[in-house]
Amino acid sequence: MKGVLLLATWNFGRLAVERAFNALELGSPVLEALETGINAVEIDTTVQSVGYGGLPNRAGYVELDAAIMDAHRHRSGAVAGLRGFRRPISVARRVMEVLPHALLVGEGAAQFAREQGFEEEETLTPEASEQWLRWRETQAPPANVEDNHDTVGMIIWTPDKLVVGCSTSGLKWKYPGRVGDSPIVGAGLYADKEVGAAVATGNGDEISRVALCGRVVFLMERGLHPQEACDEAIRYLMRKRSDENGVPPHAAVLAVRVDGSVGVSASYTKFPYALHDGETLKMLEREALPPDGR
Ligand code: SD4
Repeated sequence: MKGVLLLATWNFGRLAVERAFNALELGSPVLEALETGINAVEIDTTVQSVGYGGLPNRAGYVELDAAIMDAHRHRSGAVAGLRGFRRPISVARRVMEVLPHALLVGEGAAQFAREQGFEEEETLTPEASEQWLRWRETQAPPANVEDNHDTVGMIIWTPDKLVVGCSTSGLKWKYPGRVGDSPIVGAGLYADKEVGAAVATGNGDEISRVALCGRVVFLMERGLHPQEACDEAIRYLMRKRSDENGVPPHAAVLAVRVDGSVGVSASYTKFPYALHDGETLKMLEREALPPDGR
């Protein structure tokens, strides 16, 4: 299948990309394929940072964030702090398609999901619950943001379509009501049909503070190659938010320009991602930028 590009974050990005590509091959529209790919990670209980099986907040219940954006019509939909539904990206898509709003939170998001006929289900698995109980006993400090950030983010590009989506259970042991970057347009994702799209993963509080994905797309709009735009936006985050020892917040970003060129950048360790070019699916890895941001 020519003229298509699918990218997704982390090792489980393989699953998302495989499912999405299969859906495209069967004739699904790109939005449908994106949802299918992300759903596969959401309902995989071995993934403890997305959807069903995600680790809970400090109080022991799971709150899910997700968003979707369709560059073609510059429309988006998102949910934050959603409880009781295993596939938040599907609810986000429905927000985009049915409501004039960009984001629903908490009980309102759940009410909407119910009205739309989504089935209300347990989202906390016994494994996640056990981990929470252990955490509670040790009274460990809250959210060590450096070891629990794996949002599934995916971009699908074709010469005339561009869609992006992401889904996460957020940082484990987060304060109830905490909303990360993922459901925020401009922070966790962004898409512009004249320019390109970006999606982020990592410490969502810090990603939000620099409007990371909006910045990447804006830099592409100013003429930077997607790789330069991703690097420049990650450097900006590092300059603004590294700690007193020069340790940067954890973040990574994927971007695609409307001509199909790609950028990937990360502030820490090796960042694995999946890329399907319509012929083959490859698992790739991006080295972190040096800590001084150069
Ligand atoms: C957040 N960015 O809520 C998300 C966490 C995550 O990969 O899993 N990112 O902060």
